[in-house]
Amino acid sequence: MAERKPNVLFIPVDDLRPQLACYGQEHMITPNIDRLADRGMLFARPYCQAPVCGATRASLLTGVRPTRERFVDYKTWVDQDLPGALTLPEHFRRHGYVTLSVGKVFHHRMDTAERSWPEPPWRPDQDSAGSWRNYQLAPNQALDEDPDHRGPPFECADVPDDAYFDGRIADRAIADLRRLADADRPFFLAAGFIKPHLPFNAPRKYWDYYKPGDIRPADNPFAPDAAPAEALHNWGELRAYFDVPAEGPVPDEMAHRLVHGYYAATSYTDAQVGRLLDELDRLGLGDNTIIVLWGDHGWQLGEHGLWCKHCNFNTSLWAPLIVSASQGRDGGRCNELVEFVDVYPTLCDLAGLPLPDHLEGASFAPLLDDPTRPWKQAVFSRYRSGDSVRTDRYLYTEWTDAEDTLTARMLYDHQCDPAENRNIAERPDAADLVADLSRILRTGWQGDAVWPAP
Ligand SMILES: [Ca+2]
Repeated sequence: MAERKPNVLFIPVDDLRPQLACYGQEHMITPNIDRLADRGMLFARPYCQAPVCGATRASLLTGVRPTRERFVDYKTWVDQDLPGALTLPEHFRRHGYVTLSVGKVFHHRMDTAERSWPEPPWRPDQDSAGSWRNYQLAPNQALDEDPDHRGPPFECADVPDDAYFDGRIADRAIADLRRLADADRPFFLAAGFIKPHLPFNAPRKYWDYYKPGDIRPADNPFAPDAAPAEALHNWGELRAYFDVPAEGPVPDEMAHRLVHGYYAATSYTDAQVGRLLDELDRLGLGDNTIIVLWGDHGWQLGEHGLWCKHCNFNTSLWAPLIVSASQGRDGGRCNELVEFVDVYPTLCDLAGLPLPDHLEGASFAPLLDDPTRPWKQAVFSRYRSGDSVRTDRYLYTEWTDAEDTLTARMLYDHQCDPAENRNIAERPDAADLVADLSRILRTGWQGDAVWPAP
């Protein structure tokens, strides 16, 4: 009899940037994701393909990159943008896996559901796009009567973990793990958490993890020097919540409270991740289960005066990715550039499944064995008409119109300006560098600049 294939525990976390102790944010209290990083490989420089929910998930789950027309915004449906695409869970299902979806995995609960999962995906609210309507103190009913009406941007209620949705998502995923442990087939369980997405609602216990001195608002709440208008936005997503001013910056006190709320919501989700890890080990599944945890894109916590995601700054494109592949591999840290579009082929590789022809990423499984081997020299992201390329040292973005004519560009040198406060794209002494990066960007992920010479 063939050796049993490894299980997969697949954990998307909504709007989680690398705001974790294991990513060097030592004031964060995230012991559970930290211990996952200890047993797995922490990728220090993963980039999402699109800094917005529906699009980044569609790309990762199909292994296909966004274009000007495809995987554009938060409400992306795979079934509309790329009908019939062989999704990651569908591929595992076709190879004998029991696949299950709990919480927020695809942006829309029923997107590709009949192909990807044998049972309808489960969410605590069964909502299509999951869920900001999860207040304990604000009047839920009033919110429910008006689909566009949002509540406060954060909430601190003295309630147990299962009062909010992520506690219930963990409860359900744990019940599913118990059920799957007895199955005669390997499983692919997707358990998607919805915090730290707005609103930052978390039980008081997690707010209390942080004292006022622990809260660190951005130290660059201003637009970068010479940043083009295309780079910035009005963070309408946050402005839709109660008490957030309709224009201008948020008051300092609110900024402090928002940052605190993001930390609390992150620690709350971290605790739920810990419950899954504990159950996996308790069931004796830890050694034969690949665990992948990823934040679906970055987030601005006031950097450049911005909030939310939706832009081409590093703060929006850079997101956490941790892979624990068991099978005798040690944990570690990998500084090579990887992309979310690489996750699909990597999981195929680790589970011994064939790679579908349509994939546009590359398996980074070799980095799990040797995290310092030479790897991709450039990775690519896109937000609407802005295309970005990240290299070891630079992040370069071009905006183009429908005829592909350049309308704006920006370039940051991470060696001397990691916070991206000075756009140097228009400096005369950067002209050769810009030309080189523009060529890499326009040649794209299939170009010869991506892989190091043998
Ligand atoms: Ca998201």
